[in-house]
Amino acid sequence: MAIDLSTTIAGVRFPSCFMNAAGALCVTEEELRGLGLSRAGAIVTKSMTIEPRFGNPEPRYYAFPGGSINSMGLPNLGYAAYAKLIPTLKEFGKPVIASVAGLCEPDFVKIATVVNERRPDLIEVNLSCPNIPGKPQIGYDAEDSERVLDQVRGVITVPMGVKLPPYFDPAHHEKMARVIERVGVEFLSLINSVGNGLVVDPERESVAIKPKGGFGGLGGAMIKPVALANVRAFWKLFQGRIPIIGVGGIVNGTDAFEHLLCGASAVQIGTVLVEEGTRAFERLEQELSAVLSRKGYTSPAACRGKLKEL
Ligand code: RRO
Repeated sequence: MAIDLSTTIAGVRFPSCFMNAAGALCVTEEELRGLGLSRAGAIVTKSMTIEPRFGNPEPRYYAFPGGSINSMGLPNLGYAAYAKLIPTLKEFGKPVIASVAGLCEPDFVKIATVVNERRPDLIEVNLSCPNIPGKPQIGYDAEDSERVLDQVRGVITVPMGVKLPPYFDPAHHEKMARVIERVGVEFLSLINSVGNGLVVDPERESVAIKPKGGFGGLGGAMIKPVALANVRAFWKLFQGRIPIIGVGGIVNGTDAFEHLLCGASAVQIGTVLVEEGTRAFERLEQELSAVLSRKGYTSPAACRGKLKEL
């Protein structure tokens, strides 16, 4: 039985709970249109900066059986190009999420101000890019995060979410939760890649990617437990009051189901989308529908947060 996989986040309805993760097949106009034509439940843009960027030197992405490592370095068309595209992308009849980044704090405010005028359905503020040499992830500094989010919140009118890096200690979840509460963040995207991993090719006795001596963000199957832990931790801290988009390690329908059980309202796919293309959405919908039917759930919302503890 096909199940209605639609979902609602911050008052915005998504026709499917599956969408691309920022960065995956969403840099160029052609890729964004491809998401529009696909079964994706939303179109999420690449994180945008003020100036267009080529990004880091190649090779900068490497996939292997356990997942992927990337150090793309924010290749993007620049915010003006994405702002101009938003009205066209909205014609595909699904939410458009603008992912806003920046190389310094004022960039976030300037980009958010201009992009907001083109009325994306939501804005996702990326505080967790691990790949710009010399620029630490803002999301690991609670004070910096609060300042950026407060300023962006002050200039936009659409719902604001934040894409956070993985945290590995409850003290950090609690500290960020207080920031999110104070600022009034309306949704969370959890998690960005696990930053600064290192993949080694023993045959070549070499790193797998060129930038930063081979260090890069890990994604794919291997990061699922880290993603689930972050979804679960924030779900519990907010008692479900702030919707969560789960990101990390979703390769099949059961992985998506696990994210929903931990508290996600929707999920984003990165590595699997890059590896499989937009056909992945159809497969994942079928697989999640099958899992939900078998378990007697009639919607993604019906199992949200229902993870049992022992
Ligand atoms: O472009 C990237 O290198 C990148 C970004 Br902005 C991000 O947020 N996460 C990631 O894994 N790569």
